Amino acid sequence: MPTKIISPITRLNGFWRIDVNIENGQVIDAYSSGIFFRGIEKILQGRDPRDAVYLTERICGICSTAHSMAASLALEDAFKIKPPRNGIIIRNLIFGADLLQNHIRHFYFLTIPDFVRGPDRPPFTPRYEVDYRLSKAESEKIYENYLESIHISRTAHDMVTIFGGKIPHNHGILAGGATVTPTGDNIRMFLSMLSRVRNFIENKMMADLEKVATAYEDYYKIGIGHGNLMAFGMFPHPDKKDAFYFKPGVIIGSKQEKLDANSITEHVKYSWYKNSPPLEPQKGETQPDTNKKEAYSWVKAPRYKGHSVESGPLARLILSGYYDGGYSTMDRIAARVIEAKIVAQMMEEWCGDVEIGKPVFTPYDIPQDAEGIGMVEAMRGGLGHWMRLRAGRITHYQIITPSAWNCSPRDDRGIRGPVEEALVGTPIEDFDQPIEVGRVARSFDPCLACAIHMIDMKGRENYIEIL
Ligand code: NFE
Repeated sequence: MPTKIISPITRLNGFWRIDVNIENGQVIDAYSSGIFFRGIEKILQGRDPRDAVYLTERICGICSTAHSMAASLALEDAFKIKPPRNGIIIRNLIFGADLLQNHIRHFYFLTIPDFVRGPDRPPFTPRYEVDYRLSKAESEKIYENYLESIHISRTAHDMVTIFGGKIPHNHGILAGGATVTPTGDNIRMFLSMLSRVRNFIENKMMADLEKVATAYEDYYKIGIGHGNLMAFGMFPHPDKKDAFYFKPGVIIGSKQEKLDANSITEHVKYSWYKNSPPLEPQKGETQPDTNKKEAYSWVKAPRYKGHSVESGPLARLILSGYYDGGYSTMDRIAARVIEAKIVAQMMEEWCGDVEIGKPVFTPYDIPQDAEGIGMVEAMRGGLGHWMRLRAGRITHYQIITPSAWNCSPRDDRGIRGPVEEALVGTPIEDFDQPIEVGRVARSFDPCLACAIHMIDMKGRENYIEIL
């Protein structure tokens, strides 16, 4: 069967390989392989638990605040503490700014080149010379905004530094809350930068989305997948117990249900780890086995009640009632842009909610023996950190990232991961220039650096690159 191996897929974070079987101009099967090994769980063994916030952030540079949030929540769960109201809001502002940066970059730097013919020079060339549908004038206008997005996404990053000290890998989020107390000065500075970013999203990014979505309307029917969605809850409400601005929940088939954190397991039948039955993350293991014949990825296969579920902005928006479209490639792209708009609006309100000069941090003692779970929404979807402490040191740490959910290989029952399933049925116009595969795959905003950290160079002679 004609198979196309695309490796590494570019315009994403980390190293990713996709094999697609193509027949009669259509993808009939797909395999998603993470070609990295992530050893961070091993690095954490025996460490002071407070290190988890700073070490796990270094898994990735694009979603580092999400890892600092998840690790802080896991520690707070283990220490039985809560941050003060102000601490929750400041953390929401830090993470919100990083989310804006991410969504702007994904749309302009990573998605737009799949749909819009940029100038005939790098980074727009070399490229596939197929299926660019926008007029020259429209493409030039979007390219102008692309250039501006470089500055605007940097402004969003700079906003993180106001309360986070630095970016990536901020020092403002930690167990117990945050480090920077709000003042009239820092809030005003944050707000003025936010208004620039918000203006760009509302007036330029939304319009560019509209142009792309209109020209590529067929992508509302391409890349649909299993139709299962999951979200862990994003931006905790500072005044309502266990409430979030973006709700947690799950949709399996068309049925919506409450999220049950105990229903998560990781399968490893097709991953390069020692075989085991599906394990809950609190019992999960990270034992590499590079000799497994049937394995084809360093990413494990997380499953919810045994189902392969998709995570990300589309899941969040649908579960919170902000979006009632479908589950396709273009719905994912649209949801990310719409979410940026909604979050920027919310952040403006949150700036008005902070209490100037009030504390942002709850002090604590570190218990000797404890367990903690931190579940958050990262930019790309549900992120969980599971930790155990013995004699005041970390003895167990497991991380499941959104891209592990989305880019996972088949599970023990042979069910495809969400990206694999979404690729099946994708029409391919030209076998030698499968631009459609990149469009579907990138709509998940994959980050393989998060999902897995060691490259396997075997058999690279047959690979091609999507550029
Ligand atoms: Ni490296 Fe990440 C996000 C996390 S992985 S980007 O968002 O966690 O999907």
